Amino acid sequence: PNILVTGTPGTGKTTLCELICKRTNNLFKHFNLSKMVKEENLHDGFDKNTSSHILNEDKLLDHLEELFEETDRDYGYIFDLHTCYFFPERWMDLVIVLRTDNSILFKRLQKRGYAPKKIKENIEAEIFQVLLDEANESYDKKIVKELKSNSVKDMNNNLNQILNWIKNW
Ligand code: DAT
Repeated sequence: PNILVTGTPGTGKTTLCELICKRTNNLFKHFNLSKMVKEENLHDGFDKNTSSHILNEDKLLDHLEELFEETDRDYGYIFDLHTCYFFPERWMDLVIVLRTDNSILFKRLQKRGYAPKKIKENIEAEIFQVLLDEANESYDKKIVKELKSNSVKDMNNNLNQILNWIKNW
């Protein structure tokens, strides 16, 4: 199966994806897409206003499609990105939306060195559940799962739920 892990920056997407790969003995290939966008220049430059790269969805999709064609694969993909509306629906078998309480998310983003404005924007996105709505609007609601990611205990619970889901797939 292919899994999309989405959520506001700092909610724990990359950490969770890496744990899934580790615990399944690399049955999955993890695409850290914001990293890929920067490394492969799949953006339209850096926006000083939002202190982030402007994602070019078409370039990213083209790049991913090339990778898809390359392999006769016996593993699934895990996509890890803070937005999710533009992927072909058929690519995804499970869509995880990680959620974190504001005060906890605030500290994580501060620790990451984000500018106050960028922290504020991300906290607001989390308050207005932007990613959850985006996921529910872009995919069949039956495959969209909202998971709390406030603590290490939450992370382990989420990991076990997903491992169980994979086992039954
Ligand atoms: P993302 O990929 O969503 O931006 P991350 O995996 O890089 O997030 O995590 C950001 C930081 O927060 C990192 O230092 C690990 C920590 N973290 C993530 N999820 C957590 C959780 N559920 N409990 C405690 N710490 C968590």
